[in-house]
Amino acid sequence: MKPQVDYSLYLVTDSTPAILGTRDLIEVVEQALLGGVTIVQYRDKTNDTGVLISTAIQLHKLCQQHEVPLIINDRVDVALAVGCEGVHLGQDDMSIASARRLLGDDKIIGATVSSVEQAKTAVESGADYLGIGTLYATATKKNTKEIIGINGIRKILYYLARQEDKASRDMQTVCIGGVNASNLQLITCQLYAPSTKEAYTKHVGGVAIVSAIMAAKDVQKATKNLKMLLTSSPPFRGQAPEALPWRQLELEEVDYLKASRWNATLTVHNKSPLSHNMTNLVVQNFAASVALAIGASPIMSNNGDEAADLAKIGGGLVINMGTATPDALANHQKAIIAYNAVGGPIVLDPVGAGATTARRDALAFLMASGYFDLIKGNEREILAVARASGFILEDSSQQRGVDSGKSLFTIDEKAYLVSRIARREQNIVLMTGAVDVISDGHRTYSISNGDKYLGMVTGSGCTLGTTLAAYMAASPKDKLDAALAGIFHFEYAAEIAARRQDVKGPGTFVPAFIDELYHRRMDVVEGRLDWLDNAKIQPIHEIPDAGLLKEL
Ligand code: 3NM
Repeated sequence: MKPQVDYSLYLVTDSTPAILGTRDLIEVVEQALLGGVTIVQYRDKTNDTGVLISTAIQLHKLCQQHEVPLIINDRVDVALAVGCEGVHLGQDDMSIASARRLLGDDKIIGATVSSVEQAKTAVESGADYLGIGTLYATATKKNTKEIIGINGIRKILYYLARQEDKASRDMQTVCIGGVNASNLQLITCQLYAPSTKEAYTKHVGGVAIVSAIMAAKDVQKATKNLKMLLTSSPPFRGQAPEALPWRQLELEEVDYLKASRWNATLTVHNKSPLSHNMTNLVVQNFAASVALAIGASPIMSNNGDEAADLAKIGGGLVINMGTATPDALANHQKAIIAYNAVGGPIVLDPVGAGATTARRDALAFLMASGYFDLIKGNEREILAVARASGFILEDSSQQRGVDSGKSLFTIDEKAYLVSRIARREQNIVLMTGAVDVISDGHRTYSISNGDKYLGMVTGSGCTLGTTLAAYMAASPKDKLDAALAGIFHFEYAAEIAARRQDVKGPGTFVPAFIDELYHRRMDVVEGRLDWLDNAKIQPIHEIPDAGLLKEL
C-alpha cells in the first residue's frame, strides 16, 4: 500500500558546500526531522552512485524512525536499491511511466512541473504529487527553466481544480523556489485557486524548501519556526469571510448594517486609531484633515524605516501609488511587511495603475510584497488589479479598459469583477464610481451615496482610503462592515456639504465636507442617529457570471 503522505513541510536536501558547508548531511536532516519536516527528498547531483546509496540508506533509517517518507531525486536505481518510499522526477529525468514500471504501484512518484501542459501530462502519467516551480528566483538552483511566480502556480492549481477527473482535483501539490520564513505565510495564502463552486477550490498542499532549512544556523529551530508559521493563521488574515454573517433577510440586513455603521463610527471616535498614510504629495494635507475630522490620528510618513514602530501602535496603513517612485516602492514594501507582521490593516490605492508600464510593474511588485486587506480603485485601476492578480481579461473588458469617460460596467459587472478578485486575493475589493461596489468575495454591496463634487476635487479618492484604513483598524473583526460604515460616513458627509447654502462649487465644498465629516461623527457620539437611515447600501446576492475574467 502506498503510504499516506503529509506534504506540508517538504525538505529537499543539498550537499553542496554553498548550503551544507562542512556539516554532516545526516546530522542536518536529523535536526530538520526533529524540527518537524513531513517528507524528505534526498537530492544530490554530484556524488557517485555508491555514495548516493550509502547516504540514502542512512537517511532512510533516520526517516523511518520519524515515520517520514524518503524520496530520492532523479535516481530510480538508488530508490530501488534502498527500498525507500519513492522518487522525484524532473522534466529531463526518466519518464513517470518507466519509473512506475520499475517501482510498482506502491511507491510515490513526484514530478516537477512549471506549466499547465506539464501538470496535465504528469497527472495522466500517474504522478502522486506535483512539485510546482520555480516560484521565486533562488540561489540554490540557478539553472531553473522558468520563474513562474504566484500567478503561474495559481494557473496550475486552477487547472487541476477544474478538471472532471478526481485524479486531477485531488492531486497533491507543493511549491518550490525561494520559500523562507519571511514569505511562507503570504505564499500559502496566495497559492489558492478559488472558484464559485466550492468543490473546485484548490489550495497548495505544501512548501518544498532547501536553503531556509539546510543552510540555517540552527536547523531544528529554523524548521520549528517554519512549522509554526505553516500551522498558524497569519496575523494579516482576520476571520475568513465565509464565517462572517451574510444576513439572509433584506430587512434584517438593513437593520444590522445600520447598527454596525453606528458602532464603527463611534469606535473610530473612541479609539482614535492611527491612520498611517504613505500617500502622494498632492493629498497629504487633505488626507490628514479628513483623518482628524472622522476622529482618527493621522501620520503622513513615507519612511519605511519607521513603519515597524508605527505598525505596533495598532492603526491602519494606506499605500497610495499616486506619485510613487522606485525608492518610494522600497519604503512601501518595508511598511507592508511591518503591518502584515502584526496584522494591521492595509489599504492599497493603486492610483493610475495600468496607465503606464512603470505603474503596472509597481502594482505587481506591491501585490507580491504582501497582503492588502482592501484594494480600492476606479474601474480602470481595478482592471489593472485583476491583471496583476493573474486574471486574463476577456476582449470586451480589455476594450472597455482603454475607453475613457463614462462608466464601463453595469452594477452586475462591477459586482462580478470585485467579488472574483476579492475571492482570489482573499481580501476586500472596492470599485469606486457614481455607484461603488465592494466585496469580500462572499458578501457584495453597492453604495450609491456621495456627490458629484467629490469627483471635482483632488484627492477625494485618496482620502477615502485614509478613512477606510482608520475604520478597519478600529473595527477589525468584520472589515467589510467597517469599510461600509467608513464609505457611508464619507459619502453622506459629501451629500450634506454639497447641499449647504455656503457651498458654491468644488472650492467651497472642501472645507464644508471636512466640517460635515466632523459633524456626522459628533452626531453619533451625541446620540443623533437619524442620518444613519440615509444609507443607500444594497446587498447584491445574485451575481451573474459576466465572463469578463478568465483564469487560464
Ligand atoms: N527545484 P530554495 S527550485 C531543488 O524550480 C529546486 O524545480 C526547483 O531552493 C524547481 O528552497 C529548487 O533554497 C531549489 O530556494 C529551491
